Amino acid sequence: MGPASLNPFHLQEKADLGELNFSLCYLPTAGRLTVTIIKASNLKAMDLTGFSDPYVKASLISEGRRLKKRKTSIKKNTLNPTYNEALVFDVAPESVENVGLSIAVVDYDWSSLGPGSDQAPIPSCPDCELISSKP
Ligand SMILES: [Ca+2]
Repeated sequence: MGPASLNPFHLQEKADLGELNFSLCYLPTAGRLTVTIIKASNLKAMDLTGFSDPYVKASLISEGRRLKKRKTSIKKNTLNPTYNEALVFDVAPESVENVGLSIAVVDYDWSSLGPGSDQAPIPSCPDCELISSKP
């Protein structure tokens, strides 16, 4: 078994779906789970401009409940955003085996599709569920 947990994850679903690159690192001594969002590419356009305003949100999940939520900055008018941002969660070593991680790419201000619209998930992007307990 190689050091897979140290390599960037590369998620790609069907051919026409977007991709998301990120890495995971858990430090048991610090009780700190760091999710580094590297970049996304080939996202689906959500705005009439032909682009999206994507940001990435990560949620820590335990027993079906969302415990904590972190998000990156918003990248305006792009389908290939680069983030290189670390999202840090505090996870106690005794509970790390029971938590999962949900990561989704969301379009900020969906407003160009109509007033009052709120943030909307970008459907082309993977909404992945990860188990973070692997060392
Ligand atoms: Ca938008």
